[in-house]
Amino acid sequence: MERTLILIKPDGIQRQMVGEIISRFEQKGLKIVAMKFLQMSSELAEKHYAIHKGKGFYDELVSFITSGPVLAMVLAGRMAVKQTRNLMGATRPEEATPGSIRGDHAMFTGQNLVHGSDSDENAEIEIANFFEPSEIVNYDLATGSWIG
Ligand code: IDP
Ligand code: MG
Repeated sequence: MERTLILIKPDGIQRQMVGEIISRFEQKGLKIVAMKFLQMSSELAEKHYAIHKGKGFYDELVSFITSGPVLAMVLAGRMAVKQTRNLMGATRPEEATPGSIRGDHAMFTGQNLVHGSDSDENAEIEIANFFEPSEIVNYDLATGSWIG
């Protein structure tokens, strides 16, 4: 079962959309295995967004993600990276399909509500930036899971 790191960014917290966003992932069938509400330090933000260092929007990105609290979570499920990215929608809200989180609720690329890992490799690196192994809970959902 794959895992991914999801962040509800400061705009999602400020707009009180935590419940709305988590609901979409839960309704799809992803399992919450870790969760933390925190204020990211510049150090953590630079580590998390290291892949974007040198890009024109990097400073703005680090500044925005540290502008207020975020909710970090690890979601698990079959093809978790792909499934969560589909639910999030395209990076640019004007390209995000209606029905997706960004397509339904975001207007600006810099304020697109959620972060989700983009590969299994990056997911494991990003998860380790936010969570100790002991903070990730291994359990089964009472509803079980479907094979297919
Ligand atoms: P993703 O969040 O969909 O994976 P990335 O390309 O990894 O998108 O970019 C990380 C974040 O950086 C985006 O979610 C967005 O908030 C911001 N970003 C990406 N491209 C731009 C841009 O051209 N201008 C401003 N912000 C950007
Ligand atoms: Mg990305």
